Order: sequence, then structure tokens, then C-alpha cells
Amino acid sequence: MGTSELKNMNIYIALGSNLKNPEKQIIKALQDIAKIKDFAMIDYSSLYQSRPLDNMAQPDYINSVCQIKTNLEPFALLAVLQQMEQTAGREQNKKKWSSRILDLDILLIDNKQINDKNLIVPHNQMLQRNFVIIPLYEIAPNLTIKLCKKQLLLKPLALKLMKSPNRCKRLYRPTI
Ligand code: A4P
Ligand code: MG
Repeated sequence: MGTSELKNMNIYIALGSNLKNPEKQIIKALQDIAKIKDFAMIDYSSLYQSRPLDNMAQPDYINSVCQIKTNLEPFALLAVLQQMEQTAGREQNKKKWSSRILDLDILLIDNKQINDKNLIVPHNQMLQRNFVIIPLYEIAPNLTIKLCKKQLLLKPLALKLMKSPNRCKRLYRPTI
């Protein structure tokens, strides 16, 4: 893909943290994303708090979702996000779902489908995660998600997940 092909695409990124003052980590990451010269921040959600998946014995997570535009191609975008995770002090931990200072996952790049060993878009777990779908719905209530050949409306899924007893709790929308 050429470098300018992503330019007008709507890209959604999920942010998560449950270590070293997670609220501060997410606000700082949103501020950093807004400052990166290759990115334009279009919108970002409130902060949401939730228990870790599987109720693991870990601190609560803070999550948010943002929408950006960029000229970078998908793997260059992934590299920038991984560099941000490293700069935030994230340690490489091979254990699944270990606590982390900062996790930045690419959710959607318009209707693009990528199936590479290092990058899967749409993110393969996003539909199951209320802490992803609920903040995404806050900033993109009319979104349609393309999955293989199927189109999925975000709204009914978000409304269903909002009824789940373990759903994330909205805190506030920070000023960045
Ligand atoms: N990768 C593939 N596709 C993507 C994508 N779309 N975006 C690859 C970003 N990365 C993608 O990621 C592992 C590899 O996934 C990368 O090398 C990249 O090439 P990682 O972030 O280094 O490892 P990880 O975080 O342990 O894996 P993963 O899959 O990101 O973890 P999860 O599944 O996101 O789980 N509970 C609550 N309440 N809130 C949370 O945010 N997060 C997790 C992390 C667990 N429990 C949680 C939360
Ligand atoms: Mg990740």
C-alpha cells in the first residue's frame, strides 16, 4: 500500500492501562497521539474503568478509544504505537493478559481487512469487549464494522453490552 492511501481513512485505536496510575497513562497517551506529526486526532472517548478480563487478580483497567487520520501505512502505524508503549515503560511479558502500563491496539482502519501474523484488523477480540465497544460507540454511534463479507452495526452490539453486569463504568472525558 502506498503511503498516502490511509490518508482519508477512519482509524480507531483502543487504549488500555492498569499500572502506574492508569488514568494518567491514558490521558498522556491521548495527548501524545494528538501531538504526533504523522497523526491527526479526530476524536477521543471518555475514560472507562473495568475489572480485568476473567476477573484476574490485577488492578482495574482504564480504557479509552480514539479516532485518528494518518498518512502512514498500517505496519508503520503499528510501529509508532508499539514505540509509544515502550516509551511509556511497558515491559515485554510473555504471559497472556499480564498487567501493562500501556496497550495500544488498532481496532479498525475503515473497512480494510488485514490478516498478517503481526497485524489483524479488525482487531480479533474487539466485539467481545465491552470496554472497547462502549467507548467506540460513544465517538462513533453510527459505525458499521465490516467482517469478512458481513456488515455489523455497532449500535445494537453496544446497547447489548451496556446491559452486561461486568460492563465498564464511564468516568469522565478528559481535556487533552
Ligand atoms: N497485533 C495483531 N493485531 C494487532 C492490532 N490490531 N493492534 C499483534 C495491535 N497489535 C496487534 O500484542 C501482541 C501482538 O499483537 C503484537 O506484537 C502485534 O504485532 P501485545 O500488545 O504486545 O501483547 P498483549 O497485549 O499481551 O496481547 P493483546 O492481544 O494486545 O492483549 P489483549 O488481548 O488486548 O489483552 N481487561 C480490561 N478490563 N481492559 C483491558 O484493556 N486488556 C487486556 C490485554 C487484558 N484484559 C483487559 C484489558
Ligand atoms: Mg496489544
